[in-house]
Amino acid sequence: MYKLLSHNDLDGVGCGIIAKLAFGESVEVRYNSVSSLNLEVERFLDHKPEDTFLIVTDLSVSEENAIRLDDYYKKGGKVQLIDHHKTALHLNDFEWGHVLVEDADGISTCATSLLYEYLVKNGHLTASDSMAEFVELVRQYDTWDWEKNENFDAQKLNALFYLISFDEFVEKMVERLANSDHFFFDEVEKQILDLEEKKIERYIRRKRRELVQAQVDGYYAGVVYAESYHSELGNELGKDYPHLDYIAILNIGGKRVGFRTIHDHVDVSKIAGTYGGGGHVKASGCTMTNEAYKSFVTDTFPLEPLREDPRKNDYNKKNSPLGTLYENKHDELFYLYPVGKQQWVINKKKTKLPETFSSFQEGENFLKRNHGAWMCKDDKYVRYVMEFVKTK
Ligand SMILES: [Mn+2]
Repeated sequence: MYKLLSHNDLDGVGCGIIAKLAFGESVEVRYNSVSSLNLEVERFLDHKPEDTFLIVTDLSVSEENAIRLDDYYKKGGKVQLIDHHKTALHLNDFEWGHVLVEDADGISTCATSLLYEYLVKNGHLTASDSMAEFVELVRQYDTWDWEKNENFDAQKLNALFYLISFDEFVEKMVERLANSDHFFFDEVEKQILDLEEKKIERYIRRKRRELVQAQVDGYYAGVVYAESYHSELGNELGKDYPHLDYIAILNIGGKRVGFRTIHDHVDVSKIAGTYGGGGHVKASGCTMTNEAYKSFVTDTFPLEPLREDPRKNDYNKKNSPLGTLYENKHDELFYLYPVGKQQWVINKKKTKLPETFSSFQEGENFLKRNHGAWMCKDDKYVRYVMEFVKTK
């Protein structure tokens, strides 16, 4: 018998699917949260079921359990831990630990890809195209490689995972990977995913109108209340408002704050860290402590939402060689235009501001951060440019 203890996200469940394909009925799988894993490991060690090979994937065990597992292993127990998190690298000190963050070619690994390799190498599983394709989708999703590769099938696989039940997902995938030459989504899944995509789009559109801008601890944050679709929301709002350093997503009911950034100059795990949380460089979170509540809720509540830039302009466009016109709630007009190859300046009313910028984006960041400006619609722009040409 095999017992697999894995994580309860797509990568963790991917391990369950691959294990089922290798061992069929001979494997018992349990999916755990980060915190419940150690209880499961303890339960296993307390009972020490005979002839059961314990495999732990996508999660790491506590120091205490590592010592107990090592003792069990040295007395002949069968244990294998497979993980790809940097924080678990110390478990490589044990013979039963296999933690690899990047493969020899510098490609980020995931638990599913490592388990797949392990099972094929040890003769438990015959490699196939459909499994390799599935494993690669899980890997790209879990490592965010899908974003840079724009591999939307990886994103869809994760969406599907959360739309149907665990058992249904596992059953469907095991059946598909065992019997098909290639991985695919069936017609019903395509329809569900399509509906879901439209729903997310509407949700993001609504949330975009609620976003406020605040300066918190020296950074410009976009603050929004949302209970669902945090990664999609953080990503879209981040791209819509590149002048914001990060997006803070508040879940009042869950008493949580999520932080997302699309920028390389911000590490949101540090921002979460100042409020007692943590996570990754581009996605992190913390509990809504009193300090977090004050910074993100109390201090931002009176603020008006950011005004959106018009999307349908034909003339007033970003990065235009003729210049771009902005306005703010004090009815001030700002004209951002290039004066040289790498120099941009701003006219406020008729007066040139002292600041100069080395890119359009830098100039826009300045306007949006310091003047709460948004882009004018075409009609205002055309009138302004005509006037500008006349008086020049
Ligand atoms: Mn993982």
